Amino acid sequence: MQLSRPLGEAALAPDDPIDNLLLEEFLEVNRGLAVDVLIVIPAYNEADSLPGVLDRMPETIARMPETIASHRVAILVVSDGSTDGTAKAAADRGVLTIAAPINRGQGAALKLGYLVAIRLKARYVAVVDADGQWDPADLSFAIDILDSGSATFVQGSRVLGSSEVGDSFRDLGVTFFGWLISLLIGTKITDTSSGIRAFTTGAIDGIRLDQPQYQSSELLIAAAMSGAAVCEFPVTMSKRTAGSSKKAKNALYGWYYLRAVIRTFLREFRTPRP
Ligand SMILES: Nc1nc2c(ncn2[C@@H]2O[C@H](COP(=O)(O)OP(=O)(O)OP(=O)(O)O)[C@@H](O)[C@H]2O)c(=O)[nH]1
Ligand SMILES: [Mg+2]
Repeated sequence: MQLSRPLGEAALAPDDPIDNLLLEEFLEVNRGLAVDVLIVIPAYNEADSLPGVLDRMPETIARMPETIASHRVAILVVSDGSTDGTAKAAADRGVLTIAAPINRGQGAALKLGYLVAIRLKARYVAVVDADGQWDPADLSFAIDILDSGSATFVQGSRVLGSSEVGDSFRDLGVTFFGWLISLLIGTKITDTSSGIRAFTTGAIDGIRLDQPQYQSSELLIAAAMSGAAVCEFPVTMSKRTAGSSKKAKNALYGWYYLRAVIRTFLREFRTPRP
């Protein structure tokens, strides 16, 4: 499936009925919600790991809307087609939830989360996976960097931090894609596919997102080539303790990832810029 519309106002064109319906319904139910930092968690059949992720949110952002360093923070879980009670697990914890009726992929779920952030006029968007492999407490650090003004797109890096997974094939892939994408965007990146990052809403407003599933390189390349100031911060990657990966196994994962990198770079390279 290809999602072909850019973010921003144009994204509200009526050619994606599911996004439009879910977005308008969400805004209607949450009318008046004021948010500075929207933490978006894509979750597909993660009922067993999501509660642990929500528990590990920094104390000040555990309940919505609270404040972190004087920002109003809200947590939004985007589930689509989950059959294991993921959306209920989120709603039971009192966080904002969108449950799409059919499964559309991590990229599609995140894109909807970004659209919500843009419509809510949030200042920052933060993303953390629901798989329990990334510590949401690290998001405070990412927001600090954005607050400092030294970057507009902050990517978590297991290379600068550490990984407890110990998969040498994956490690090789992380190194290769770090090298390739650094070359393409002209900024040194050591880990392009971690499950934790934060950016200003402005850094992504107007970019185009087509990738329904293998989304992280597209977001990074498109944001960087549209002018985002990218930097990394060290994070720890843990082993999955519940649920299972929704991605292809190693070699196929690598191929899909490479395809997304090439397509995105060529598309962005050909995009006329003011
Ligand atoms: N809403 C939604 N979330 C998804 C979908 N596919 C994956 N996710 C979520 O995206 C996050 C990352 O997915 P994983 O399957 O762990 O993939 P990964 O971390 O990139 O790869 P692994 O290293 O194999 O785990 C998790 O929180 C998933 O629940 C999807 O189709 N819809
Ligand atoms: Mg994972």
